[in-house]
Amino acid sequence: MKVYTTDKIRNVVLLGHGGAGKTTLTEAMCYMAGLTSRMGKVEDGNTVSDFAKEEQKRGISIKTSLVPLEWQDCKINILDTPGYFDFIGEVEEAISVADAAIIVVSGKAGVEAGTERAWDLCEKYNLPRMFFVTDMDIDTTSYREIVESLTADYGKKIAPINLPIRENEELVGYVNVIQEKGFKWDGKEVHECEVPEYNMEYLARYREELMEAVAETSEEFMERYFGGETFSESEIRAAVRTSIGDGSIVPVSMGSGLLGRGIYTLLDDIVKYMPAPENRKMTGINMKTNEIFEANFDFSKPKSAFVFKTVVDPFIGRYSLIKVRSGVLKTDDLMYDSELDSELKIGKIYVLQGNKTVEVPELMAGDLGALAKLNDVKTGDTLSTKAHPIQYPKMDISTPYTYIRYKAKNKNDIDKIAQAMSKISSEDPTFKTVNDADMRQTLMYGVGDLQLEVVKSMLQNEYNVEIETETPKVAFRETIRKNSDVEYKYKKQSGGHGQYGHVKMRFAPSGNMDEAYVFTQEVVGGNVPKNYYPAVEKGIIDSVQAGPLAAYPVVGVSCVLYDGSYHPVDSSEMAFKTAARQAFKKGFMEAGPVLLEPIVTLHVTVPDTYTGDVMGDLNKRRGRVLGMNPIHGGKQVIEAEVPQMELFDYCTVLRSMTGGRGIYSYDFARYEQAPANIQSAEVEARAAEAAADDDEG
Ligand SMILES: Nc1nc2c(ncn2[C@@H]2O[C@H](COP(=O)(O)OP(=O)(O)OP(=O)(O)O)[C@@H](O)[C@H]2O)c(=O)[nH]1
Ligand SMILES: [Mg+2]
Repeated sequence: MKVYTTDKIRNVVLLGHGGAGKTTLTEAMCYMAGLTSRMGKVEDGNTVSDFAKEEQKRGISIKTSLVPLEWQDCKINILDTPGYFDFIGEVEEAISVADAAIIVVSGKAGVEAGTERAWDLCEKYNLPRMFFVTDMDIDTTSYREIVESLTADYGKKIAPINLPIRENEELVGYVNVIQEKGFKWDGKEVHECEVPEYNMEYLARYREELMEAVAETSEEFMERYFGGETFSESEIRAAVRTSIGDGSIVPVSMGSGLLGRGIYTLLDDIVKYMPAPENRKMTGINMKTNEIFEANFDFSKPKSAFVFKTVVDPFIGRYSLIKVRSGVLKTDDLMYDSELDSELKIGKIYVLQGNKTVEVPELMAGDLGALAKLNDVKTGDTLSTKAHPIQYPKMDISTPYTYIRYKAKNKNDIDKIAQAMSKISSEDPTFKTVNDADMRQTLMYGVGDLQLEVVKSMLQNEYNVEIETETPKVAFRETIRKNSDVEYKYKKQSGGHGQYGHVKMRFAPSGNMDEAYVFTQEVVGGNVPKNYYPAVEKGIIDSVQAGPLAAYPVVGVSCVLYDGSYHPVDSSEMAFKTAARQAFKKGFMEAGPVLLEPIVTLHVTVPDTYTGDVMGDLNKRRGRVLGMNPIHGGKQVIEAEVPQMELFDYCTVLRSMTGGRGIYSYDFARYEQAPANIQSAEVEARAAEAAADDDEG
């Protein structure tokens, strides 16, 4: 593949609801641009973009694929993203390096939750965009209805630039609104044709709306428009390009990815209307001078690149996917990673075509490519030079809230699993594992259940290790509500070296839940020698790891050693430690022991229509709604306090309740006494577990 200058590059991200047709569209574009000699099909598992086993098995995209196409004299870097919300991290990585977006809408399903989310992301990143309505080969699809619902949602900026020509319900061509001409497809060719009568009304209406939008691009145009003048085709195109750039026009185009119809026009429109990287601003910080570095994709500036994705593929190895943000990257360049504070030789430069790698001699500012085997370089790192050490802001990646407990099926695989998990999380910024030492469990976090299922399957199929998963243990805590006063004498004096430790202790709520215990001594007369105080404290420390009620960590207990006795020979650290442990157990259970459960502050963002259902559901989860705040786009943020244990399945339930439109986040708020039924269930479960352990023991 040849080297392209910045002005000839188009970085376009495909966004849209799961199953809308993004991968099929990518496949059609590959075929039309000559990258492939035939079109693969998602069902057949032979597309350029969905090359991973898990993707082929499930018929959905799981990872973003980068596919560079050459069209006319330009290079179009297509970023085909997954539509399923669990894989939002992949979308957020791709959108951080895109200069424009195509929101794919299924002609069959119309505007869906994923379409709305794609729009919101484009608004957030201020991305120029257009809609492509696919599935138009299906004769029941109505382009007119979809245009109407897009206009209802997003207003006058929606501007259809073509519309379908059907003969006997078959999609045979299109009407170009700018040229007011009809065209029929013939393989990769198009031939001009009459505009059918039934298209006339909509052609006139769409054209009028487009001319209005064009008129609004300048004073001069406005005057000419109201003077009844028409604009030349090149004036219209230039105005459309400007308006797409500033977001005042969002064109709508249509076709069929499956039949490869309307793709030629789409590729032309990307080159004609979508901005090159040089039209976008990009700034970083010079870590040496602390000055702002205006990279702006300028190839004459010192070189810098941003690592927006890491691929750790069992077959092709590790690749860092980059966008050059300034200068020109050349093979074997010596680069500097300011995060690692180390220089590294980048070796060969590649462009990825799905999972195929093609070597290129250099990459100009604005272009996307890949560097191999930079094992320490992470997603989000900046590569620059020691002379001009630049750093770019991190990407805004969604926080995972769905988690599950896992353990190795086979104990011998524990290390292999840990290595595989770290590879998977280096690839996927929304996946992480946590070793919850308090609860003696290992947890894996993701955005949703499907993502975690895919990880489990990848471990088995790609890394040959197996894990078992189960509902996580809740991070309960134990504390006391009353005071108690107990004593315990640990005495073993049956010949040989005896054991003797005797403590009298008072227990009470300390009122400080951030601390497990407070230990004070009020012993008089040396009844318990000071040198045994640490042993008594050790006994307490042991006890607070797993409380007497249900073996959960203890918090907020004041322990006062106020009396006891010792034996000059038989007393020992071990004896007093044991006495203290037994006294703690007794004292704790006599002081109104209770289980505390973690409460989180939940924020649920949903369109107005769903607030009632969401609040009703939260009530069923023992939630307390604190308030509701309206935000842009007819949405509300519902704030509630909810026991964390009630949220294990929340991701799936919220999605089905809101048609995939609800998102949530939460933060730990505090601990609160768990209801009696939950406490007794936990106490019984722990008792049963302890009994099972004894039997095994
Ligand atoms: N009839 C018809 N079917 C299509 C068209 N485009 C896609 N499909 C079918 O729709 C299904 C989903 O297509 P994909 O291309 O995988 O959709 P996607 O948007 O990439 O889906 P995700 O990767 O899950 O987000 C597949 O069964 C395709 O064959 C089209 O233009 N016409
Ligand atoms: Mg896909």
